Amino acid sequence: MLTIWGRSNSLNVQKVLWCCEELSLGYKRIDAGGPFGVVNTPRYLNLNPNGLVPTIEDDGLVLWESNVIVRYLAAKHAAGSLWPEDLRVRAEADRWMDWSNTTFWPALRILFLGLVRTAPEKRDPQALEQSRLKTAEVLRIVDAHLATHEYLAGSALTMGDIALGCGAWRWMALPIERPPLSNVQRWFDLLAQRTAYRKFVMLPLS
Ligand SMILES: N[C@@H](CCC(=O)N[C@@H](CS)C(=O)NCC(=O)O)C(=O)O
Repeated sequence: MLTIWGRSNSLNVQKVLWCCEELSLGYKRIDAGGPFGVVNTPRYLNLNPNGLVPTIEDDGLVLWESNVIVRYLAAKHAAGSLWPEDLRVRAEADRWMDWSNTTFWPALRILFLGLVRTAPEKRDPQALEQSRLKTAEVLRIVDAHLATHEYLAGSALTMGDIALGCGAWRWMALPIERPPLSNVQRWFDLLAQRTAYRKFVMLPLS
């Protein structure tokens, strides 16, 4: 039985939940992180010494790091689809997963946390604007790539779309000015057609 620890409004937990839904995987989810606490208990820290979510346990295997979890589940259950079998296609999907964590989310994080989780009087407008501009700048890289790719790693949804798609929803849902990026918009509209994406990712920001 697969167990997932993590609050369902977490970006990184949503990657795992979306992945499981695409694969029709059964699991038990335990609320953890944010207002639920749990992550600083000795038992949880024994599973994940970072005290962060998500963590999974699958038949005795404990894993943390959302992208690694998505890769593991995709490789185990979705070879040839979310986990591309063609090495080159898989490398592309992998690349967007890493890029999402190292470039996209660090750009957007300040704006997201500022607008969604910070009281108006405590916001730093300059930092928020910098974050908005930086996110728009890095999204132009995605937009150029999607000019010649239907999804991030080619003609079908892969784990690469799952990693970036969770952050992309936050960008689309924030009450901000967004530069027109027609290929990103087309890709986002494709994701929004998926029941699993709507169910686990396209939720009110919190
Ligand atoms: N690199 C980690 C980051 C995990 C992370 O930062 N998780 C956040 C939620 S998105 C967290 O646990 N925050 C503290 C909390 O929820 O209590 C991953 O991708 O899993």
